[in-house]
Amino acid sequence: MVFKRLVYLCLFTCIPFLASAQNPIIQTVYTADPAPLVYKDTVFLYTGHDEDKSTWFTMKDWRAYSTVDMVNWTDRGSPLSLETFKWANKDAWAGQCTFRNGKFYWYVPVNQANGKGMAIGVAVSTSPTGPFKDALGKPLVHSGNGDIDPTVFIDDDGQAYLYWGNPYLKYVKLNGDMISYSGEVITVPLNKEGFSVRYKDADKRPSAYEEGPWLHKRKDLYYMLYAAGGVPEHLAYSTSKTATGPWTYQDTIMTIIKKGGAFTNHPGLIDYKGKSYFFYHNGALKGGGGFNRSVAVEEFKFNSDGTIPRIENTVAGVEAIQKLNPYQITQAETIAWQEGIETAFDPNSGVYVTDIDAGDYLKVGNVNLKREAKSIELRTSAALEGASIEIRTDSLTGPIIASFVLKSAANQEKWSTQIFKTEKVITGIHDIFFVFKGPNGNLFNFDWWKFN
Ligand code: FUB
Repeated sequence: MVFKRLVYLCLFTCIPFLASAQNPIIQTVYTADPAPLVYKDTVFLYTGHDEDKSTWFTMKDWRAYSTVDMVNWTDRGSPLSLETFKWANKDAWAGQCTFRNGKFYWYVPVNQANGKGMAIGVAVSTSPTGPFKDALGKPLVHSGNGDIDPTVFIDDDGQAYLYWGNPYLKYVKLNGDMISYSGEVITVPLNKEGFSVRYKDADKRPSAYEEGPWLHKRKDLYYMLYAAGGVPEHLAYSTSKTATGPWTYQDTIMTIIKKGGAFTNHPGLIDYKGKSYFFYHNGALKGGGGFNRSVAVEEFKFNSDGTIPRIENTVAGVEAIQKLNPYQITQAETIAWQEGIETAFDPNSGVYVTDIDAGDYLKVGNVNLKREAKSIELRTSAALEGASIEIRTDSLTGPIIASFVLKSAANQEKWSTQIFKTEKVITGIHDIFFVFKGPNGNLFNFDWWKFN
């Protein structure tokens, strides 16, 4: 009885609260080491992927997501994995992808199958979401067993730099082909002036620099952001007038996350549609922790002198900067928040939503219902007898736009489009909740939806 009461209490208090959260931004899998890339009018977010219930950095593939409004993130699947690199056998750790001359170059650290430790590979594609191929068939860089966490940066004069490393920080100047470099591997002096001192174990390393470098340029100033330590890590930055230093330590950006943090952290920074965004990871998702991390984002403004302010980690996250048009197809895997569902991939439909149980839901944020919607069209497959959807506005218990039972699918494999009438005229800007109901089991697979 007490247990039941607790469950009901949680249903009506915790879930509506969670449903208004925006951080962590991905809830279908554990993601780590965010690397955002602005390409045309879209933010592509490349992440690592912590396997469920990991007790180490057990990572086998990388994930990609995209957004145009900073709130609804579309799952673009897993365009790169350890299998892409025949010479690698484990540790798909923190990478970064960039664009040059019509191609996307994704730099990632992996452990070599020959037992020689971590090295940095580069994968290439003509699309931001792949498929990516190993550009070299061998590592691009192998200089020591701390060859992890590459960050790539192309300067205004066209010179590209690749920085990386833990416990050292090294760089090379990439050639214009982005898959080779010229000159020596340079080791950056990790001194107090450049990278401050550690808050603990100061005798073990020369400075606070730990790992996860991220190189950014704004106006004429170069910013080196990084995870700083000891452990647990915080995020800090140094600046320089050149891309190669000397670096001057500036400050902490994000302190150690005490509640819901992971013992690592990892920065990413972009300017997008006139705003600045800071990406990091935490352990705040259900079941999360040091080896089950999740990517989050905060908006911030540079100070007038160009310094970066202290940024708080929040549950609320960022505001939408664009309205979602519901009268065109929206992929079901475009999600502001969800609980209980997963995504999968098939060659016919691409990424789709699956593992939908009764009680699960999916939220799409900042939807512009600018005219009356007469019906909703959905593409689904494998619907169980009695699987139904309620489409509500603004909360899990908000006004219902439509509620209907899906036609059950005899042919489990086949995707079909179904149209259902709406029940209530609701206009204006709203968050839309797809609340799933029905018998026990995977209720159906969900490819896309659209209001008519
Ligand atoms: O994700 C594996 C490792 O943890 C990364 O390479 C580091 O930056 C830390 O986040």
